[in-house]
Amino acid sequence: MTESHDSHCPYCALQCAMTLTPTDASSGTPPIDIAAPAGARRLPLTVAGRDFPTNRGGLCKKGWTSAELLDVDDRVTSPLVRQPDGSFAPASWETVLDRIADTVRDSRDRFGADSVGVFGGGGLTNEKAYQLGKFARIALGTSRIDYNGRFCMSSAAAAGNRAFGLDRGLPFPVEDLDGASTILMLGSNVAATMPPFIGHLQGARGDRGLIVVDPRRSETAKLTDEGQGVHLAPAPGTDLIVLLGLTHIVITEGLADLDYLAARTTGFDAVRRSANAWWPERVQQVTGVPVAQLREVSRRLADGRGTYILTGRGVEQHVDGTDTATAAINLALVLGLVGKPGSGYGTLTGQGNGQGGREHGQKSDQLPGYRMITDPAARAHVAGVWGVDPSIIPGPGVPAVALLDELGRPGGIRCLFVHGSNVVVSAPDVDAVRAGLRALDLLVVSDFVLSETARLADIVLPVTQWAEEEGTMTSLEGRVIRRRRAIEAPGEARSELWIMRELAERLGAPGTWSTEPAEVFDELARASAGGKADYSGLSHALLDTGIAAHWPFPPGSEGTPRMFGERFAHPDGLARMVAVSPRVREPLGQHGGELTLVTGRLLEHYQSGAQTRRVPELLGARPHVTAQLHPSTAARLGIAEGDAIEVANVRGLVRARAEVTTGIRLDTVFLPFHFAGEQCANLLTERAVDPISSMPEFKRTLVTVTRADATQEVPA
Ligand SMILES: Nc1nc2c(c(=O)[nH]1)N[C@H]1C(S)=C(S)[C@@H](COP(=O)(O)OP(=O)(O)OC[C@H]3O[C@@H](n4cnc5c(=O)[nH]c(N)nc54)[C@H](O)[C@@H]3O)O[C@H]1N2
Ligand SMILES: Nc1nc2c(c(=O)[nH]1)N[C@H]1C(S)=C(S)[C@@H](COP(=O)(O)OP(=O)(O)OC[C@H]3O[C@@H](n4cnc5c(=O)[nH]c(N)nc54)[C@H](O)[C@@H]3O)O[C@H]1N2
Ligand code: SF4
Ligand SMILES: [Mo]
Repeated sequence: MTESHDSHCPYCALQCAMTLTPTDASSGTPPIDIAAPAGARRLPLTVAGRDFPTNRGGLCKKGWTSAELLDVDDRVTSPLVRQPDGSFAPASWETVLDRIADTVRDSRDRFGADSVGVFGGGGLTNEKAYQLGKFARIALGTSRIDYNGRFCMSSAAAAGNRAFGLDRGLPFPVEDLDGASTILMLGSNVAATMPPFIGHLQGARGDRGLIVVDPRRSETAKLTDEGQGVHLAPAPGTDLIVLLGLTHIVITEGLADLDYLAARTTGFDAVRRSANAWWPERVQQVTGVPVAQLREVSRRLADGRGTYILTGRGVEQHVDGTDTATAAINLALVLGLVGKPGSGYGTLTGQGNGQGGREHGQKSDQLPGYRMITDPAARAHVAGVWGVDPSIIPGPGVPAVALLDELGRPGGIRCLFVHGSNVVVSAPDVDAVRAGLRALDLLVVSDFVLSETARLADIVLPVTQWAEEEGTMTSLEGRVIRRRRAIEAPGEARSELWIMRELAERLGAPGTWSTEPAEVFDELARASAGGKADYSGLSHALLDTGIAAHWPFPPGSEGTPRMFGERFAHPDGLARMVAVSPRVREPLGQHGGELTLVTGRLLEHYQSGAQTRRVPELLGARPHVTAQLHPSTAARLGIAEGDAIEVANVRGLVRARAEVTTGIRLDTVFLPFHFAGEQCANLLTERAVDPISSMPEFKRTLVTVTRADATQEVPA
């Protein structure tokens, strides 16, 4: 019998539980390869859904087909070095590690340590994310580290920190939603992005109803057809005004929980004044959401039978994303929902380790345990764990978009390490990013596939992936879970802990550099002790007993599944209500175009598509980019279903096929961002960022849509 291993899905933050069984040739275990004819290809393991609170045994299409990732055609199995003719040739680890260390040393000597940069990812295990932050600060000596979570969770995190003094995406277990009577979901399409999550919406769907706010009739918005559901479809980017309008109605109709506000919050007066200006008729005029719907939704939220407010990227990935998330938090506080059993506010974290990835030091301004790098006490504590003098830890660096902007510029970054992101597809304004990467002296990409970013590298380092490695992830509910090795990695693939150790040694770095995930976890736990995200009572051994470990988890604790029951994390224990109001936006018209482009996700593809475009069943279902257009808009532009079209603005041009649907507003066009080359939605997005979180404006830009010349080449 081949041994089975309990682990979790390689993709999103729901971290659905799986059992992985190696298809050992002698065991007779049948191979699964859904796309290929039976027996055509034998995958290294089989995947089965496992019972767990978040997924209850269910998996989505991506989870079911995840074993395909282990055996993709262009799996990188040895270090690759770019040749003068542009091709890659395999090389030995010794050669490439020596060359990297030499180039980094030279760059530091000539241009200073900040000429070396690191770009991390929210898919890395806690151990790797922690080690990457330490590697940047004390092996490379650079302040220039940030990661793709800046594109993902930064606005909600900033709003949570500001309001509650702490950011844990869901401050309650996912199962708590089962008992809800009303759930307001703003800018989240869980039906496509976390399908098993829908199981937790049953109560709200069957009872008072699910309320979905999305300019599109997304798969999740369609769920509101049942029972008492409501779909609000405001103009993209106007959610802050919708939320101020709902807050206005709650206050003027006497539905606010004044006792709660007095006992648990500060700042209500200013919030009340800011909401005053947004009476329902004015909100309708700006957002397009009818007054009657606004009133109906306000009353339902206040019915006191168990209400949750949840936000997703649709409201967060804007230049005012932090303020919009703050407005959602203010509404939840006005209703007295936060920290009370059976109600609450949360943001739905996206990447597999999107939660842990933002706690252990990959962020430009942060040290492990969710500590600030500018705080002298934090620096002293972490320096103690690292065995270095606090003065050698650099100060804050710059956030992702600014970091990418420094690539190849005079006085900027000349060598870049990328771990777990495919920036030439997923960052805003990708043409500019590509130019920056090309201008580097050295680009080192660690990946297990030749992603579009890896293809631009000078050196590609082959790394282990989910089913080949041990570690921990922290799911969207702040629960620390174990990832387990089920099979050996192919060829010369190595763990990133090993790569960092080898480079740290070559660079003469201080401190110790373990390659054992359990040891690195113990060090991470010590570094986090006393911080906001405190893991100090946890270890791999304790997690292996199967406990439900929601942080903070200091020694002797049983974890913290529910937060804020008694107090918030600010020193006075009160939640801060921050008055927010819509800023005057620069007229988007200046950037050319007549339709608003909204970007987002499809069920079948994950992020930049680097992984899922390599899985035959997923690519087969969604082989190329399609742009959603309303039938009236399509007719006006002379476009029919399936036509080749061009979506363009001053930054670039995307070639797509038209998908004509009544599920989108007349003024809006939708593109998923999972495709590369001339199908890449981020050719069109801009580098404008939220001033508080540095989140780019991914969700809203202006474009022109035209039918492509029939003779032009378009995606098949
Ligand atoms: N299949 C799949 N699942 C994934 C991922 C994936 O790439 N593919 N990625 C994972 C990650 S990292 C993340 S962050 C999550 C993201 O999960 P979601 O937040 O659910 O994903 P998105 O599709 O980006 O955005 C959600 C919705 O926001 C809407 N939207 C756009 N603009 C606006 C607006 O101005 N206002 C409002 N109210 N809504 C708007 C879009 O129409 C879309 O339906 O998904 C995770 N799960
Ligand atoms: N227009 C638009 N753009 C967006 C968004 C949007 O909604 N609209 N959403 C944004 C969001 S929320 C996110 S999270 C980003 C995500 O976008 P990316 O940061 O590009 O994320 P992935 O596509 O997951 O890229 C991960 C890469 O790392 C590799 N990888 C996976 N695991 C590991 C590992 O453990 N180690 C190493 N070294 N490599 C690994 C994968 O093979 C893949 O090549 O995109 C953002 N971009
Ligand atoms: S919902 Fe997320 S974690 Fe669950 S199987 Fe799908 S991709 Fe994996
Ligand atoms: Mo994300």
